[in-house]
Amino acid sequence: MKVGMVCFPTFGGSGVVATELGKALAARGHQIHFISYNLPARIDIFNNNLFYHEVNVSTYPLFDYPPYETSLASQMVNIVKNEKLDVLHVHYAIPHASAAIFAKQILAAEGIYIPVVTTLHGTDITLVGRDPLYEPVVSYSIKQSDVVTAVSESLRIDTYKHFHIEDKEIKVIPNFIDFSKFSKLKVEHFKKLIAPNGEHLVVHTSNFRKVKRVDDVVKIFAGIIQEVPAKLLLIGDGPERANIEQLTRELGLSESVSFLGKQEAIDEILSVSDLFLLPSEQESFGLAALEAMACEVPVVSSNAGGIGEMNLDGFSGFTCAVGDTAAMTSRSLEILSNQETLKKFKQQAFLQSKKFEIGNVLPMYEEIYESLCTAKLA
Ligand code: GMT
Repeated sequence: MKVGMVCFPTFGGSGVVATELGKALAARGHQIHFISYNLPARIDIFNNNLFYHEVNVSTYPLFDYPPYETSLASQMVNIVKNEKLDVLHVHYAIPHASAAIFAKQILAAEGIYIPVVTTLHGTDITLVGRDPLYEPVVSYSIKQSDVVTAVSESLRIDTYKHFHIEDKEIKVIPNFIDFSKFSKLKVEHFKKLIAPNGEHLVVHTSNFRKVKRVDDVVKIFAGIIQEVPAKLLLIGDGPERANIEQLTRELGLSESVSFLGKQEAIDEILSVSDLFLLPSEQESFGLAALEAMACEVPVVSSNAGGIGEMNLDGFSGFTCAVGDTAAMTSRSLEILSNQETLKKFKQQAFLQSKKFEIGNVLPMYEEIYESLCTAKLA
């Protein structure tokens, strides 16, 4: 099949899901055409089945806000026609779903039918999408999509709560891990470098937005380090970073906290880590935590959104109420307190992550594409 994969070219979240899905589909012989404003991170361009089409936005003195959605819809129209795509799969509702519906309508006027699959990822529903500034367009795009998927049951419920989509069906297809590409690596020498005195390594990855509550990560760590020797690795970058650096200085933790910025080799860092913290205010799934679990790292998280569907309380780690940093500190110490407990949680985290093996998830998407193509031919 020929699939147009529309996504943000970001280091985490929906961009990673789209890229990993596209790579895995390409490995199974499908032709995947990525459509984005930049080459998606983690993409492997040396693959005969992977293609990348850039969306360019022209500037003009009249445009205070360059019309990205218009360029994107036009690019989709061109690629569907030139590459003879079978289906458009868009990740993140804004603006990808509405642009795809626009493209679909333009193509229909020319007698070309292109089905649209929309995958909802999280903030496109829970934070940004439900804003009255966007809601009518998002509701319409969801209703007009041929198939809609959400990455967790919690996100499915939130979508019905926040949007006027009547009884439109939403299928839950969870995020996944391709263990052939992402698993614990043997990089013990690396651990000696970062934690020369055998300190525990605590890690957090995010886009440093307020919703991630990275300040809670630092507060939890401040409690951990009072009881056990540890270092905190903060991966990623975003609007809150300067505030977090300031908090780290105020709490006298600068020596123990490293800001690593955006990193490509996340698996190498996770492979030497002992605990992952995800205290988010909202989180539809928490792919970053699942990636940690795949590298045998237990997770202490909030119980927001769909996190609890992935991080099993008391098994792969613990979930606590949003903002309860005292509970998160004590749960972290419970895991780190002795080598036996830590080993048990590491094994359990890995076991839990195996439920999200790509092999269990890929056929769900393939089935959707196939049913749409069959409907197209009928
Ligand atoms: O976490 C973010 O803000 C990025 C966002 C995205 O779309 O890139 O992540 C969302 O999608 C991920 C992939 O499906 C989920 O694992 C994240 O939980 C979700 N983020 C939120 O709901 C805050």
